[in-house]
Amino acid sequence: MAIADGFRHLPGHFDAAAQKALLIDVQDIIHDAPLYVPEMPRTGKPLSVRMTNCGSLGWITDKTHGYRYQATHPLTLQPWPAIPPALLALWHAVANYPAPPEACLVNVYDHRARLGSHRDADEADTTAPVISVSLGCDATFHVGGLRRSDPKTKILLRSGDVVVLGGASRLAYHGINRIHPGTSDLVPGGGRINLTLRRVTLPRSTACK
Ligand code: MD6
Ligand code: FE
Repeated sequence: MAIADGFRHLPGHFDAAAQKALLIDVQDIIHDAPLYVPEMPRTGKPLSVRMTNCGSLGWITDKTHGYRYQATHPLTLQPWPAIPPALLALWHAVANYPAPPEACLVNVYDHRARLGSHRDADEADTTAPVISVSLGCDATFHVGGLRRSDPKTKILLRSGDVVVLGGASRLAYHGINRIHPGTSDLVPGGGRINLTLRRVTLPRSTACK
């Protein structure tokens, strides 16, 4: 099954030293903006991943207000920490987009966590790609098409891998089927971290055209 154009998997984009440096960046982010348990809209069912963000906007979800971007952490009410330079550099190297990312969602998985099939569709600007970095244990990722029922391709994501959902794949369904325990010792205590960089709003120059 061919994956939509604009989908890219860059295995081992970050080497071991770069992964360790990114982990320290993530630990600093979590220190300032603690992980919290997101909830499904309406039902309030907790997701199995824990989340936080960095950037001028963060993606959050809870029972009463659902999926949204906001400038502050839902519990500390403080602005999110800045996106680390290494992630801004990744965006500029890979995104082919004329403005910086605004949001970086941090997803933390223990060995039982999963992420159901979803589309990243809460951004006003879907001409920008979403770019992710995986750290820690291997994960089985799936990507399909624009309909939930479209056939899906499974890909093993390993520590240091980058995934780009751009072009025709930007709104494709995707998710995490499972984490493979014991496949990395990068993250203390095991588990996996995924970082997704997004542009949320239209850049001023594009918006005025
Ligand atoms: C994950 N990734 O790898 C979940 N979204 O844990 C995503 O949901 C994702 O990898 C948009 C673009 C790339 C991704
Ligand atoms: Fe996603």
